Amino acid sequence: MRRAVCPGSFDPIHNGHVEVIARAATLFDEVIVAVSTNYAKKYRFSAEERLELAAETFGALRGVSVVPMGDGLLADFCREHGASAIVKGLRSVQDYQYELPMAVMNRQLTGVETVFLAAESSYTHLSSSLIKEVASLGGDVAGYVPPTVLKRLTEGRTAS
Ligand code: COD
Repeated sequence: MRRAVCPGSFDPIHNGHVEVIARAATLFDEVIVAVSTNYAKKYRFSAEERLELAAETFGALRGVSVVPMGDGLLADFCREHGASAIVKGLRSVQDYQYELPMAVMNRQLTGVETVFLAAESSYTHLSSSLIKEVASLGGDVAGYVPPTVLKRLTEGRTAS
């Protein structure tokens, strides 16, 4: 049984995340979407909302579960959940430079390997912060987020 963890804060989850997680689900028997919360950080969506949105997004995807990760070590989370791999999406050389030291550290901590999947070219510009900024300024992000996320991002917005 090959089990992988796809970690993130998913504030909110967008189609770049969805695409990588769906591909991870074809490579591993089980994928755990680990929703992290760094208690020193401010989020647009609460931990409960981020979990709920991820669960709604992946509810129908076979072999994928959504689990809260809190703010502990990712390597410990993987060991506790019997995962041999972490799957990350890579958008750019900057992502690689940021991710490489963490991949080595995670392997040295508990032996968990990191597998990088090249981001889909139509989503390489996507990040949760860009989605939030565009949505908050009234831009159309419908093509970039699951429908449930779109609904939450646009709730309370009135037409002018
Ligand atoms: N296309 C494809 N993949 C993407 C895209 C995109 N457009 N955008 C993001 N991704 C992927 C990346 O792999 C990213 O890592 C993942 O989705 C999650 O994205 P975010 O933005 O939600 O993730 P972050 O940066 O907020 O979360 C980072 C972690 C929670 C993974 C990290 O902080 C962590 O490992 N925390 C645990 C603490 C720890 O163990 N620290 C020591 C590390 S050695």
